[in-house]
Amino acid sequence: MPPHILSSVPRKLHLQPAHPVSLVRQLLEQQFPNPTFRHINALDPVVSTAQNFDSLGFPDDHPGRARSDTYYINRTTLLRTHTSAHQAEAFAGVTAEQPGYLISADVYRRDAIDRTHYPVFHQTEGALVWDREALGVRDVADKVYADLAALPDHDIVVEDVNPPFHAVRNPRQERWHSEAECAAIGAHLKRSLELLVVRIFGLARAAARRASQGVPGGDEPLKVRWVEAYFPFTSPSWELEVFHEGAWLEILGCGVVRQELLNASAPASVREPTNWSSGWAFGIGLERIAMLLFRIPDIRLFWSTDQRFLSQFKSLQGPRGDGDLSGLEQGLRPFVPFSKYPACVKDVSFWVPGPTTTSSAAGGNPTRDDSQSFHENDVMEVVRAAAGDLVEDVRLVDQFVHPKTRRRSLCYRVSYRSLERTLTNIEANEMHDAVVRLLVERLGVEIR
Ligand code: FA5
Ligand code: MG
Repeated sequence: MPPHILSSVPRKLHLQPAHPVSLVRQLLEQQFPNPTFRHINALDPVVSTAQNFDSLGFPDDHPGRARSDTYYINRTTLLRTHTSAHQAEAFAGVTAEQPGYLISADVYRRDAIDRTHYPVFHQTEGALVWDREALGVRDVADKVYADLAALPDHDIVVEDVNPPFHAVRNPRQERWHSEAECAAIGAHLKRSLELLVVRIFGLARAAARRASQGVPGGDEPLKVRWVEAYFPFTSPSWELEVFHEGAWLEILGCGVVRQELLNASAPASVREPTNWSSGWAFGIGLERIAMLLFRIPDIRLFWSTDQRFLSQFKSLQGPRGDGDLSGLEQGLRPFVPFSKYPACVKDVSFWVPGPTTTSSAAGGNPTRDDSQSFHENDVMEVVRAAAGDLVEDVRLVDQFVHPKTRRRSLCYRVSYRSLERTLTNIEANEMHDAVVRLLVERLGVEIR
């Protein structure tokens, strides 16, 4: 367990008053309010493989389970890789009065290094179920459509080219859900999340207007699209993407909850646990939302204790404390980056000892277990160990296989940049030398 990960555990940015991650958590709590949604914010990040994977139906060979993707404490204990680790317990706690929940927490993943990925980040998991027994119906489609009709409309254009479910690409759970029920739950889920995006961008727009100097991209029309996805614990599943600074940025994953999971977590009050309810769940990255809302250019900034960062959010937390976002409504302005310090860019090329595999997310399609072989995330971990938050980006720029020896060569380009000061070339060279040394020591590569 790397020291820079362990030292992040007590930070709990989602609970720090006026921290941008906390402000986004509060915004989500307003959008998915009590009493319908129970708000849960203090769950321990140390969970079991049963919670993080087994209860969610991850197959044994899913890449998310690999040591290259997950921070393990021992064989069966790890730092949660997503808030979905708590789904089973949370579903067991729903009631007729409180059929939904919202869990916000810190999560940990070995992952790429760039401006939108960090090994510790925060997620909010939301879910809502319709209880057949409590509603006195066998099919909840009509009730879900009635609830959908009660949600506000919006006028943003959302690209959504796929059908509500697809037999091969994104199947309905035929054994449990009628076509109408599956379509209704998907539609309610999508509208609920689109309304969240409308709220966030409404606030961001107002902020851009308030800032007289004009913000790059501030008047860009909002572009949003739904894409089909795969998660072992939902079907059908989707991800929502927002067009941001020239590229599609994924902000959340979601879907219709797998019935096996709901059946296994029926609350004690339920008489017949088999197919007692059906519903939706989503998981959203709080840093990603905060980057869009406040126009924060680099995910490392969230961990900064520099007052030039933190002071810009102080007035956004209202006087009544947690839950009071009056400051955000009235006074939000885009984040003003402190002057941009220069980057030092260095390359490293090496021969790899075994076959190379690429990164995977919590949901990715199952493939074979590559925990024994060389993995790109190990390169990322080595760079973090040597450079901490002074690394901005690590990118594979070249690779080739030697025609005779069949050995594979990789070249990574590492950008070093401090967010708070100018790095000297001597410092950057020292860090890069440490990277090279650790690559050899820990991964057994041969430098070219
Ligand atoms: C999940 O983690 C699923 N548990 C989400 C889910 C919940 C699906 C419930 C269905 C039902 P995913 O790996 O795509 O999915 O991550 C969800 C979000 O977390 C991403 O969309 C992104 O906003 C954020 N995220 C993922 N990796 C990182 C990272 N390294 N740094 C910052 N944010 C990240
Ligand atoms: Mg994803």
